[in-house]
Amino acid sequence: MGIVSSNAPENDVDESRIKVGKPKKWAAGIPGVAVSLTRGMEQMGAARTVRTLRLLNQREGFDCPGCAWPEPRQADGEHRHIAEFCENGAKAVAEEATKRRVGPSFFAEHSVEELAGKTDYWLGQQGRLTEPMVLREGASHYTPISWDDAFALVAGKLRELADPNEAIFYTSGRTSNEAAFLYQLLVRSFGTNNLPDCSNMCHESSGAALSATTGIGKGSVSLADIHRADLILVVGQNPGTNHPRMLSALERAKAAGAKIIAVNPLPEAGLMRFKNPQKAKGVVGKGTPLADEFAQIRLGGDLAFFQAIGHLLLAQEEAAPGTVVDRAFVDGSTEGFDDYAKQVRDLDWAAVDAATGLPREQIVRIARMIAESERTIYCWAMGLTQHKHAVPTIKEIANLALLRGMIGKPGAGLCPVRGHSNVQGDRTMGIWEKMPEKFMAGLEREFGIKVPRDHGLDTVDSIRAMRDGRGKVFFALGGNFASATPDSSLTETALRSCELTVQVSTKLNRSHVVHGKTALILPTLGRTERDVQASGEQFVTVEDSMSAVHPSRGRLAPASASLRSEVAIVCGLASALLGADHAVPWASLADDYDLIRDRIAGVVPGCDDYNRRVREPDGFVLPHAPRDAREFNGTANGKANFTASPLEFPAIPEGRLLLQTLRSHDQYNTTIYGLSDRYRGIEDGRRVVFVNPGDLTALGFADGEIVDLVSEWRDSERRAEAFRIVSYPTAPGCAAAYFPEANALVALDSVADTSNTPVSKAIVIRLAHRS
Ligand SMILES: Nc1nc2c(c(=O)[nH]1)N[C@H]1C(S)=C(S)[C@@H](COP(=O)(O)OP(=O)(O)OC[C@H]3O[C@@H](n4cnc5c(=O)[nH]c(N)nc54)[C@H](O)[C@@H]3O)O[C@H]1N2
Ligand SMILES: Nc1nc2c(c(=O)[nH]1)N[C@H]1C(S)=C(S)[C@@H](COP(=O)(O)OP(=O)(O)OC[C@H]3O[C@@H](n4cnc5c(=O)[nH]c(N)nc54)[C@H](O)[C@@H]3O)O[C@H]1N2
Ligand SMILES: [Mo]
Repeated sequence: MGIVSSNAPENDVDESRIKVGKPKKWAAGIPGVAVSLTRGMEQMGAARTVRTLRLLNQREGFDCPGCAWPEPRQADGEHRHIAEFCENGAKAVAEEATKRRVGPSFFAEHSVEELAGKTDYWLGQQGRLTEPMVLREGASHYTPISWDDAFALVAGKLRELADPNEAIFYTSGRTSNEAAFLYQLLVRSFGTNNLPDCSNMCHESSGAALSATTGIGKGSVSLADIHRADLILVVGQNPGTNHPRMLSALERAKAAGAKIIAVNPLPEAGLMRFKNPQKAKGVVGKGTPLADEFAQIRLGGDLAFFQAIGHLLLAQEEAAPGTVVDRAFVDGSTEGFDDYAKQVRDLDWAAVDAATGLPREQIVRIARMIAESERTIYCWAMGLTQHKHAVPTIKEIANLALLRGMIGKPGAGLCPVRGHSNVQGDRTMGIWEKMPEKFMAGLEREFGIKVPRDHGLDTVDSIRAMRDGRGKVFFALGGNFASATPDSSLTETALRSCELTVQVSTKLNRSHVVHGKTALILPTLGRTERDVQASGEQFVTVEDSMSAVHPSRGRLAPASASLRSEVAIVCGLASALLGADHAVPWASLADDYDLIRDRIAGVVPGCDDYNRRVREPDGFVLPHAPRDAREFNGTANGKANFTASPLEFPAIPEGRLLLQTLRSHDQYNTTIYGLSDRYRGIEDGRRVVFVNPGDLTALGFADGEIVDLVSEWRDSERRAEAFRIVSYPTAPGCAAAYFPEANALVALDSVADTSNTPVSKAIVIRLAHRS
């Protein structure tokens, strides 16, 4: 069966205009600074640019709405730079603080049908949403609606459902702790655990793997640990684009003597050499070489790679007992070592060769570096989490860390590098379709309510439910569900079959134009904006990738007087849905966020005395037993667990390629800042597919040709049209294209085992000539 996706080549992008230059060999420096200032000026003007960037990531300012990389902490003896932000953080802020507006006259001018024909880039560039808008059943245009009527409309549709489980409540990772806590409370008070979030598509695999091995689904290192490490592995991650401030930390570790190993199918510029724009010599000099080893692995070859390293480490231990395995730690704090050891001793080297494509000598060299390191940190991101075998792959990293005792000691540990700036905090606050019993019991105790225990739907299962008519109301607190999810045409059909779709958003996106029978847009304040409620000016709190919780205070005037904070929107809906006499005092919580924080303290583990501790300089760090005390009380057996996983890797059928979908340097997920991917040498377009030159010759294609990408999944096919081939030094057999344009190619049922994360980094495709 062939499905032609709705992701057709878009009218304002002409792939024949795309310019292709040489990939860069270094990241940041002058172009980075220049780009951040230009983008700021275009969107905000000069005065606002200076004022806004000065407040970014400072103690009195707001948390960068870009990535979750932490800020330096005073308590660790570190200080913040005056400019504690990066080029891409500045772009994220410029997008939000833009002076452009999308108000009622815009919607009167453009029909939804017309808007649906625009690209994500065009939609995002129109500016900030200013008024609540409704699309009535059968109408062609969104029209204004009052907040009260909007809440009544949603509450009415929710009450009409035969079962609360027919409603789905999505969250994206920019939502503050306060809003997230109240949102899950509202959803559970209503009677469902259907709380899918962006994390389901992101680090869910890390959470699943780490919970099983260390008992806690979060990373075990601080920023100070990174600075102190003697060996850092950066695996399946492109920090130069997605976590640029991480480069400063890597540079500092290097200056103190650390070695860096990059494992990636692409020679990403940011992994090779870094010019620190915060230092004079970084702006004009040659910069710091970063990676000491670049292992150009094949897509999905990491499980085999880490098993091979385990194999070599154990062989070395056998040759010289007591030199590699941290016996005291392994015997005292872990279980499962023998099964793991047996599994990796019987390694199939032919499978390792096929899976990784790496020279044997390089794997041996890297194993030696790991054996000799006293303080190793493993960092990873989407290159590991979005594979069918993502969870066992991450468990394999944990095996290596445990074997060498690299957890719960300074300068060592596990570092899943989170994406959205508060995605980790949202989880801590209860945004999860399967929160543990302790949390649920805490909610009931604190508020005197009943909350359901049946697990809810995650992102993929939510799409299935909407497709099958079991999901009828879809509500999103942020994000862009229609574009971020797999199988674009199927997901769009699923959303369109809903009775009601509601988007709480800052900016226009595809999810507003791929809508249910009735649709609402509820415009909200962004991170950068002043939030004034009945008791005065408010701040919110967020948690970074290293479990540090701290305040974020918006300082700019709101984009429109009609905007409401996410907290106020959740409380407004809750009052309309649950009534004024509900056990939770919704109205007063919205008036004073300190009252929300008192409730967080009463429910969320590790958040005691929350109001006081978030007000300390740099806030506080949440407890993490393995990191703090080498205790593993979160696992069933109270030990850290080795795991023995079968060697698995994606096969590449004859004449086919494996495709990964990734981010350009000029986007934030589905928000497209511009059409440039500077480090990879691409300008003026996004519909490109990067292919190894050897593969092009073998398959009979050439650089510059416009082709269709056809994915093959079981007995079905999906097609994304008109991509310009770019001959590129990616690992053989492994192609790449940008997310979200290539999401149409990801089959809904192609998911990671255990975590149910869409497999966005290993899609079997063929290139097709266009007739
Ligand atoms: N500016 C900016 N910052 C962002 C974002 C953004 O879109 N723009 N997004 C945020 C979010 S939500 C997230 S989750 C993070 C994402 O941060 P990343 O995970 O860095 O994002 P991707 O672009 O998906 O890049 C994946 C990287 O992994 C490599 N890779 C792919 N498959 C494999 C594999 O099988 N093995 C190995 N070893 N490597 C592989 C790719 O070549 C690429 O370098 O960034 C966050 N920060
Ligand atoms: N093929 C493929 N698919 C992927 C990925 C991939 O690598 N490949 N990556 C996955 C990953 S890691 C993630 S995290 C997801 C991201 O999925 P999402 O989080 O759903 O998507 P975003 O593009 O980050 O959401 C952008 C929208 O959020 C809204 N927004 C921005 N700021 C705020 C705010 O402060 N409040 C509110 N209420 N709204 C706001 C704006 O309207 C904007 O249009 O996508 C996933 N999808
Ligand atoms: Mo993410």
